[in-house]
Parts: sequence; C-alpha cells; structure tokens
Amino acid sequence: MPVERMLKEETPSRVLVARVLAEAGIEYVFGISGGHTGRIISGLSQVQNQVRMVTVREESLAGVMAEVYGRLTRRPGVMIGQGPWVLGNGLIGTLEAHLSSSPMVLLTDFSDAPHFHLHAPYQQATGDYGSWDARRAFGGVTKQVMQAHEPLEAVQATQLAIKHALSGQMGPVAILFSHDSLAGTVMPEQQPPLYPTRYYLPPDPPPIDQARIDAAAERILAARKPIVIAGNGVRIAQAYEELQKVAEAAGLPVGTTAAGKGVFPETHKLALGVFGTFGTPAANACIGEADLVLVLGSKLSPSDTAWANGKLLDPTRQSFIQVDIEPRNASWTIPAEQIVLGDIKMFLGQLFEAVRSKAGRRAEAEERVAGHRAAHGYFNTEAYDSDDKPILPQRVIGEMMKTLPDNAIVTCDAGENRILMTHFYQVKMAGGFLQAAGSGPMGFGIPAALAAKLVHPDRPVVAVCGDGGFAMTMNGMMTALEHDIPITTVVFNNNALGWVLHGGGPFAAEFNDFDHAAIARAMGCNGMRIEDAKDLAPALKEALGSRKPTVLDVRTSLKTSFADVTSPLANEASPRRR
Ligand SMILES: Cc1ncc(C[n+]2csc(CCOP(=O)(O)OP(=O)(O)O)c2C)c(N)n1
Ligand SMILES: [Mg+2]
Repeated sequence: MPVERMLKEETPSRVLVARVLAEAGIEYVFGISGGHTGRIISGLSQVQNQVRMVTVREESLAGVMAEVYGRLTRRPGVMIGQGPWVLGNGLIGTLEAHLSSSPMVLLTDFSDAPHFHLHAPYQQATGDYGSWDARRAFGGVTKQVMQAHEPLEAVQATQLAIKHALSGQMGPVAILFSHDSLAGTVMPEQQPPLYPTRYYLPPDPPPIDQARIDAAAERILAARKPIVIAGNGVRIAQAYEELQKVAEAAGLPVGTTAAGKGVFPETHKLALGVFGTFGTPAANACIGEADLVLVLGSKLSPSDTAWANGKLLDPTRQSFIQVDIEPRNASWTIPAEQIVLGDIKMFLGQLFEAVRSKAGRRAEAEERVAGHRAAHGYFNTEAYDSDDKPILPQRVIGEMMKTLPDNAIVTCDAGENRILMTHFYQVKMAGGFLQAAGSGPMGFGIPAALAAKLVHPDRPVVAVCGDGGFAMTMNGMMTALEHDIPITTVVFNNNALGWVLHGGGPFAAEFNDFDHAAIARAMGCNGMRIEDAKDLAPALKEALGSRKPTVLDVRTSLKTSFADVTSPLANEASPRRR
C-alpha cells in the first residue's frame, strides 16, 4: 500500500514537533521551558490529551525521569529545556541513558539569536566564536546529535531522533533546534517530503536463526551446572516472563548483575540474587562452579566479574553463551563459545520452545540453589532484626522487605545506601527494583520513583536515598505534589556522605543533622522522622496507604560499611590492591 504524506495543510513546526511525539506514543515530556524550546511547549499545549508536560523544578530531575520512562517503556523518554541548562543541569539522566542504553530524546536548543549569531549573543551554543559548542558538548554524552535549522528539519529531526534512540542498542539522542526551525511553518508539498511518524518507529525484531537457538538449547541441556546471568538488557527487552519460563523449563539458576537486579524475583527458588562485587555469597558460589553461563544483556563490567576474578567467571573452564542486541557487547570482556545477536525477548521465547519438552531439570536446579543458599547465606542476615539506635541500614531494609507489597517498585540513589540495598533488599516481583548502575549518580532515586509511578500508577513506588542524595533532589517532592505522583521516599539519614566517609575518612564527608521529614511537611507532603526501629513498619504502612507523597527520614547508623558487603573475590582481584 502506498504511503501517505504527513501534512494536509500549512502547519507551524512547533505544533508538528509535538504531534510527532504523540504519533510515537510518547505520553510524557519532562523539563522546564527556556530559550526557543518554549515554542515546542506551546506546541505541546495543543496535544495535551495525548502528551502530558511535567514541569520539574530543576532539569536534572527531568533527565532522570525521561531516562527511567524510556527504560521502562521502550519508548523514548523526552527531556525538554534550553541548551545551556539541559547541558548544565540535565545531564545525569542523559549520561545514565548513554551508559545503560535507555531510549531518550533531548529537545533542546542552540539559544541562538537569529541574524546575530556571529556577534556572540548571550547563552548561544552554535560553536561560533564567543559562543559554546552544543554539538560537541552533547556529542560526548549521547548516541547521536541532530541539528534543525529550518522548520521542516525540526519535524524530520524529531522523527529521526526517535528512530535513532530506539534502534539497535538504544540510547539518548539530542536535537538542537535553532530559533528559525521553531519559528516557521511547513507546507504540505515542501521538499524533502515528510511522512507520518509510524514509518520511523522500529519494526518488530526479527526472529533469531533457528540453528542458533537449537545450538544454544543443546549446549544448555548438555551442561551439568548451567546458570543464567541476567543484565539490564533483559529489562530493556521487557523479557521478565520469558526469562522465568526458560529458567524453569531448562532448570537454570538465575543470578543478575547489579544493573539487572529486579529482572527476576529474588524470592524464586531458582534465584541467586545479584552476583559479583556486591553480590550474594550464594550467587558467587553457584556461578563460580557453573560449567555453562548464559549471559543475557550484560556488558560484564569489572563490578560484575569481581575484577575478572577467574574463581567467579573463567572462559578457560566454563563455556559462555552470550546474547546481546549489540555485536560489540558480546565476547567483549569474556570470550563466548556461542554468540547470539538479537532481541533477548525473542531469543528467550524461541529458546523456551526448544527446551520445554526436553526439560524436567527444574527440581535439580532448585536443589543446587538451595544448597548454596544454605551453605553461604541468602538474604538471611540477623541484622534485619537489629534494635540498634541509630538504626542499622539492614533493619530499614528488612522492614521494607516485610512491609512493602510484592508488587512494590523500589528505586535507588547513589552511595552506601544503594550498595546496601543491592546486597540486602530481596526483590519479590520482576520489575521491582531500579538503579542507575551505568553511572551511579546521586539524585537519581526520587526522580526515578516519580517516573516509575507515572508508568505504573497501580504499584507502590518507594525511593531510597541518602541524606546527600535527598538534598540534591528534594524539590522532586514538590513535583510529586504538583503533578499528583504519590511516591514514598525513605532517607537513610546518616549525616554523612557515607560512601565517601567509609572510603577515605570523615574529612569533607560529614553533614549537619537535618530533619528531612520536617522539610517535606513544610512543602505539604507527609513527613515522619524515625529514630526507633519499631516505628519503621507503621510509618511505611501509613506512607503506602496515603495519597500524599511522603518522606520518611530515618536516622541510620554508619556502623555498616560497603566493605562489609564487598565480596572477597573482588577484594582479592582488585587492581587497587596492587
Ligand atoms: C551527583 C554525584 N555527585 C557525587 C557522587 C560521588 N558520590 C558517590 S556516593 C557519594 C556519597 C553519597 O552520600 P549520601 O547520599 O548521603 O548516601 P550514603 O553514602 O551516606 O548512603 C558521593 C559523594 C555521585 N555519585 N554523584
Ligand atoms: Mg548519607
């Protein structure tokens, strides 16, 4: 069937940019108006029923919200704002999208003055003498930078940015709009022709060659102690169900990377939890003795491999099958015997068909997991019940595990609190945990929770952060109120940059004791300060039952250090020891 053209009448480009987002099924735009992007926002006002503009208090939160929206939906998360401030403030989420392959589009500008760009106008980012160079600046932190200098290009760039963000290994794409690109109109017959946005959305991924599936199935079924390593790629591919079906059918224990934590329920009898540097001892023991490792959507970074410690992963004694959408990621840090390039959801769906009838090894695999849990420990620390004052982080985590419903989503910030959450928090349902393991920024947890709640309004969403991270992004609680996004934030308030303090001592790492609950109440949120561990569960229950955003400021102790949960495998192989 022939393809129709996009336009029937002369239309302002700013309206068309907004229309393209709606045509791509994008439901939210996050940001703050500024420079020429105000014109796009006026375009967005015309598609309000399809695309909701979430005005934030600082661009950093918009970037993270866009990154998380993209990561959870497979549709680009969109950040909008003026060039200098999207670069200066909004880069945390962009960087995370770049390192964790989340589809994202940055609608930003050159802040150019028409006809005067050679006179070095205020704010300008064209790269001309006397201005700064947005193409170079965004080029280092995105998958692609696009420029739009004319109205038609504004529309075309938006369509192609969505396409590029979603194609292959996904990532962030920045569009730099000039004044003129957003100030004019596009004519229906104008060249080059514009077509509806659906033609630029990626097609369904192609099936994987059956011979590769059969070879993988044969190798997996022939192995004595096969295991799965599941990375963030399983989340991006939205392959939670397929992973569980394959694990059960083929009898595969599942360990995740830190980035992949949450793609498999850690309460499942085949679950090992996170492996590697901050992993569970059970995971590291089980993975270390595996004879076949199926790696799904992971770059196998040094933190995953415990600095390439051969006692954990070693291709000279273990066989690897690696599945990835990006050819450069497979056989990258560990040579794989078999490489499968393609969509992980597709791969797992086909693999399930190949292994389902020959299966029957689930009980044996569950026994293997149970043995490692019993021998090495698995989410069973006594500290979950500690009555210490200040409260031990493990107790806070233990109360969250007991109190939060199975479908809760927990988002993490950076710092020691994230490491302890990674190690001690047991995820009950796939999709229940989210962290920025690509770049590890402070200021991630709260905006990530806001975005997760928008994507999953029916699931309780809890942000966990330190006092450092909370202070960076507490304005997110204003956004929670303004946009009716009822999240709960749990602050591990240890009056310190705990990670820094335990790494290098107290110098430049200590904070005053602020009552973040009182700050939250002053904003209009609910806020409770908790100094006694027994008050945690009732406070969490109250927060979860409330329609209002809530902050629980928990006075936590510095007794537990990240060193306590660092695997001996990582310590012995770390280059820092040498
Ligand atoms: C935006 C940003 N700035 C600095 C860092 C370096 N950093 C990593 S963790 C950390 C300390 C975090 O302190 P806090 O939020 O209180 O959490 P805690 O470690 O005390 O649990 C710092 C400064 C970072 N990751 N991100
Ligand atoms: Mg702290």
